[in-house]
Amino acid sequence: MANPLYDGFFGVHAEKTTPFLRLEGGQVVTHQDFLSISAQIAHVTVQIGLKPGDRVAVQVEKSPEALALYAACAQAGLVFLPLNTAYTVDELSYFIENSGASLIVCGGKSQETLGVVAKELGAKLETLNADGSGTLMDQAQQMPTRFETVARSGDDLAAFLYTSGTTGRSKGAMLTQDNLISNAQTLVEHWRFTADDVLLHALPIFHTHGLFVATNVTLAAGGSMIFMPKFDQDEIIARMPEATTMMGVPTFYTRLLDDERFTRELTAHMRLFVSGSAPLLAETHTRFEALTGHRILERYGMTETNMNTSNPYDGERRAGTVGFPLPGVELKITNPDTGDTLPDGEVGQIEVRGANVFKGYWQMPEKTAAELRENGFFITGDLGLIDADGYVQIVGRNKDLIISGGYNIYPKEIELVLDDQPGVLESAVIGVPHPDFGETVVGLIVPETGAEPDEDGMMEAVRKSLARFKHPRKLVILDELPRNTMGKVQKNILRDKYEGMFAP
Ligand code: MLC
Ligand code: AMP
Repeated sequence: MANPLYDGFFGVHAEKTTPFLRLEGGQVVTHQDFLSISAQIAHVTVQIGLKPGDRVAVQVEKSPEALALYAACAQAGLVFLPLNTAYTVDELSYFIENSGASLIVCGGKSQETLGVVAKELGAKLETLNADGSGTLMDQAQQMPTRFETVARSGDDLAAFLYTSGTTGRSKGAMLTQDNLISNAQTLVEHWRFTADDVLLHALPIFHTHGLFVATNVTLAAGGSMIFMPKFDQDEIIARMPEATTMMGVPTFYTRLLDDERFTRELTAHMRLFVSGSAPLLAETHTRFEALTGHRILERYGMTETNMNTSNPYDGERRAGTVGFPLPGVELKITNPDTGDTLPDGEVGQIEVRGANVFKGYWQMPEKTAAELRENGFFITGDLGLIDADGYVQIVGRNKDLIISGGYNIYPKEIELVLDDQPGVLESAVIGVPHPDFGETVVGLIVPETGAEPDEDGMMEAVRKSLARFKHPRKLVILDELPRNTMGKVQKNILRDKYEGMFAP
């Protein structure tokens, strides 16, 4: 195939007049209509001077046109770089500069602020609003609905997804066409997706889960999606009767379980519920089964690798585990100090290898070398074990990471902002259990001698720099931070101390 991603996933549906996106109010976008829009957008990218391999940084609300932009990038051989709509200008400036993006596509509201960034960095800027209006579609509408697909190989880059790091600097994970294709094909088979499936899609489309898992699987199967702008409980309940499957983060499931309209009858026709991106509590799994009769299928993945493991479709879906390595994915548990493989049952770091594993971090050879071994195994930073029946259990993380409502937060990023505030000697940011988000952020502050840190000022600084979901939900002032003999802050002690802070 001249362009495996486009030809295999998108182009294959060019003549299909069946629904692809099912919107609010009964509106439908067929596969064919979707591809016409994406072809028109591809023409715009050529007209404004983009060349294959160029990066397109995208921070827009979820809409059919936003998804068509992903298809357009595939067809025009561009690298799609989706960005969380919650990111601040500070955060965006870094991603745009680091990736060397040639085009920024943003909502009209950000046009002015990002226009300055675009100008400084020599990038073009187009706008795309939630309703499809804006300069991108104004031009696209004048374009032909067919575009000659640009040739690409499976090893060419399809997307960059930024993931934060323990040092506070985000890294652009480079994903190839083959990474995306191989994983989606595996999941279609493993989860038995067909053209008859209707996926309830309430996830954002700027991360792996909503973009690659949910969308690519639907495309690969030729099915359709109930495409919601965001997680909206009323809408989910109203539209569940039309769906056959749903994918969500654990927060989706805990929220639904607390809603009395979410019943056994409402879900009786559903074929599959999938959970991932954060740990699903065994208790949630059990409650869900008791209420609906369905066993949620939990899987484990990450930005750098797409999906690694999954509970079985037919066999036992075991609560508290993430199932078995997917076909084509090798998984081992190793000793973090020596890298030696550990026997089953022992806890160590999880390493994975397969066609799903990314190519490396954009222009960060040292970081790539530190996490991606020469033999192809990627050190995930998660800690786990393989139980006696071969199920993988994630028991913790070797990386200082908080996962709130399925969004990853690296404490270092927040600590850097807090440490910079007047009167602050040092800070430590931890994640504590939270009934809705799974975990949430707490900032522990040690003032300089005699100083009284201004909490409002600190929060104001955090608001300016960092996306809302990263903001500490509480700040606590302490005399000092617990340290071990090496001088390292003992976050485990702090986590134990504050674990009940948000208990229901
Ligand atoms: C929103 N807020 C959050 C938040 N989401 N705060 C912390 N953590 C989050 N995840 C903020 C809002 O800005 C708001 O702030 C307040 O919290 C309450 O908002 P809400 O209305 O309750 O939020 P809601 O819009 O309902 O969003 C919650 C959510 C959403 C769980 C539906 O966060 C979500 O869709 N998460 C999915 C994330 C995801 O797709 N992860 C996949 C990553 S890929 P204020 O100021 O208004 O109170 C990956 C790999 C893999 O991890 O394996 O899949
Ligand atoms: P991200 O960097 O956003 O791709 O997040 C990936 C991380 O999310 C993984 O390294 C895990 O720590 C976590 N994760 C994903 N799925 C699961 C799961 N089912 N259970 C526990 N943690 C998970």
